[in-house]
Amino acid sequence: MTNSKKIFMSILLTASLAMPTFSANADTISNNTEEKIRVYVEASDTPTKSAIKGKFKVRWELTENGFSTEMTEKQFSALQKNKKVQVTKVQEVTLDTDIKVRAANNQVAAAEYPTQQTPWGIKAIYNNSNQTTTSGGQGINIAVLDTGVNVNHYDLANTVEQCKNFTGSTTVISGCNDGNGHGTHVAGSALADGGSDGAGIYGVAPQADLWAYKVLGDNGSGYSDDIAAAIRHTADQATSTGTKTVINMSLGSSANNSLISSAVNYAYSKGVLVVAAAGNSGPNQGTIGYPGALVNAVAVAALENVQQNGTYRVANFSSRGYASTDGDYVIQQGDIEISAPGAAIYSTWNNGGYNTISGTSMATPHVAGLAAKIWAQNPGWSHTQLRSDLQNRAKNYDIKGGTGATTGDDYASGFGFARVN
Ligand SMILES: [Ca+2]
Ligand SMILES: [Ca+2]
Ligand SMILES: [Ca+2]
Repeated sequence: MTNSKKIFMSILLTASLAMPTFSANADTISNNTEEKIRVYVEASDTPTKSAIKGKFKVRWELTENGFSTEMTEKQFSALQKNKKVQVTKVQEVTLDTDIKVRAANNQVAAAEYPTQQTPWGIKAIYNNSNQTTTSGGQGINIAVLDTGVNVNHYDLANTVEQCKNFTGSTTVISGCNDGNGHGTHVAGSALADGGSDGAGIYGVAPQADLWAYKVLGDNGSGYSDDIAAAIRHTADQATSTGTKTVINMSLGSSANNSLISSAVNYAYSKGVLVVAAAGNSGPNQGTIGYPGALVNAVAVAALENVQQNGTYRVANFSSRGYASTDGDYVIQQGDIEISAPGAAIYSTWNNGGYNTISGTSMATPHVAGLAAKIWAQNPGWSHTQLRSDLQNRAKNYDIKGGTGATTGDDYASGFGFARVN
């Protein structure tokens, strides 16, 4: 259950991106001519865009002249001949198979109260082995883009400000049901507040506000245009509400995705701090995934509760950056930036109880929570000032344990372990 490789969400570039039309009658699915595929359309000008929008139902308006929609292969081929548009098939995103099994079985029994209120990762990031509760993050939003969140969980209910679904229809719909568990676990590490009676579990920044955005289905599958739409929606919400916002993406792919990367750049341009998992494909060099590998996303590596060379150790599963660009304390594409606890992490689960799982997916919300906590204490800071502060905190706690970790900035742990104290 704690095998980390099974937890990280990998974007798998499927050979066939065809999406079957949903039907109550399974027999009709074999009718390939009616099968629809998810497509991104970019028109050269607004009139062309309008004309195409008239033919197809828009799923997401992603850029000024670009939108995603669904169409048949035949329609896709026809549109490819139109010189005024560029059409590309939208990449599909899936979880690793093991978490699908877990979601299907949902075998963890719901516990009314946690066996630990401040798990090892919380004590470690607070740098206090006697830490019994947490505090901070007031007024800062943490957008968790994941499989959804059980917003009725006793230790999360009071933190929820938004709960939206980007996987269900062509518009943002309310509801963010987590039939998987992953998203609820991630949210708990960032901002679980111990519940109304204070007897529950604590995340890093319990006064922060949760924006639970479901971008992956309960089976762990989803589409990159839905993720991109959620990133852009987060940025627009942050702008319209005038609030500081951190995006947590405990998901990734070995390949760069243009819809997601342009959305990350958009969010960053709007002052949103983007934190993303490094991936679970370590310990070899160059295994870091996207969007973490992007310059505008803070890539987070996972630490184990093991000491080596006098520091915490980077887990073997944690994806590594490149030796060619490490050591300079400058973030380039493909660099690991910060490390945080990510192995054997105990947190909230979608059945209302708790579960222990591992992955850079678990390390990421520790950093997102820390960012919210620091931002609440320094509300005048921009996201780039906040990022510099996180980097400085990491520099102050160099990580030297684990494959590739050495003194100073390295390709396994980045600048080091960013902590509260
Ligand atoms: Ca990065
Ligand atoms: Ca570097
Ligand atoms: Ca180091």
